[in-house]
Amino acid sequence: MKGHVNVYVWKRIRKAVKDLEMGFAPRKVRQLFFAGIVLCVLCTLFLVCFLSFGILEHPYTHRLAVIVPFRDRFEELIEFVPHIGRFLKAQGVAYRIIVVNQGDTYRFNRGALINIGYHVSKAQCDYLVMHDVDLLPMNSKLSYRYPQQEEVIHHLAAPHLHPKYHYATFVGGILMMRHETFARLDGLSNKYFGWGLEDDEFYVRIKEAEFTLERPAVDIGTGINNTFKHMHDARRRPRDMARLGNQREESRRRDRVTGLHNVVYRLQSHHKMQIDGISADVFNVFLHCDVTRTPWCEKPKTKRAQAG
Ligand SMILES: [Mn+2]
Repeated sequence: MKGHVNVYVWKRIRKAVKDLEMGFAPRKVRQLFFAGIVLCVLCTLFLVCFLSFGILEHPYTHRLAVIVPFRDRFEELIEFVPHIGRFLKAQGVAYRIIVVNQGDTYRFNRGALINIGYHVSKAQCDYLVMHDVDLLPMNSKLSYRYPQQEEVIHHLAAPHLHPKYHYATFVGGILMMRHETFARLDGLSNKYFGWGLEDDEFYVRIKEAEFTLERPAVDIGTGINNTFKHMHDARRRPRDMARLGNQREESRRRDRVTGLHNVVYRLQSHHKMQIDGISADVFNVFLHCDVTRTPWCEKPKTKRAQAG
């Protein structure tokens, strides 16, 4: 029975093809035939476009948290947000900009703010870059793509590219890794109130964990003067360099007590803002200071130098 049907279908097809060849096919059959060809071509084109577009625009499903520890730098922020948004979009990187604003009156604590940035971004992002707001990447070869290895940390603001810091163990400015990598290092110390050294302590954490630091190649075509735009005016924004009490001595030690797991803060408010069409999330946070452990967290009363 089946064979019989097949023979019948085969005969019909042969007749249709023959009719087409002879140009005798009814108009409708010819129209259908050509419509079929056009449809096939369109489908192929669509498939090719869809695949290549997909590969170009979304090479992976990862999402980057751009964590910006922040206080009192509105002029820098309105330049940073549109710039980094366009830069990442051009790389096909999916991202969220997380501005962690220190709302309390303690001295600026970059480490604690970045730890908080991890906590508020971990639900939506799987890798992070701690990013100074005054440092704009200008070379498109600086890659913000997902780190291929868990134990590799990417230092984009490398000593041979950063406009200001050139020592070999420098890991400040722009540092990128997976969320799980940051968690395995227990984030940054929360003890660094005031400017500087929290990144040097983090370097010791990286070395102790025996993770690898990866930096952009030396031949990316730019150097210390044109890889980044650095909005750094020391007169306008004096750094809070005061070392109060035993802070100097304490700052030189590897902190084995504080980190990501015990950063204490209160989330005052969460705002969504948009600058030139690029969205950013602002988390307004109040840090906690244990004055028995870090008595230097209060702002020095005599000096004017307050800006982180
Ligand atoms: Mn700077």
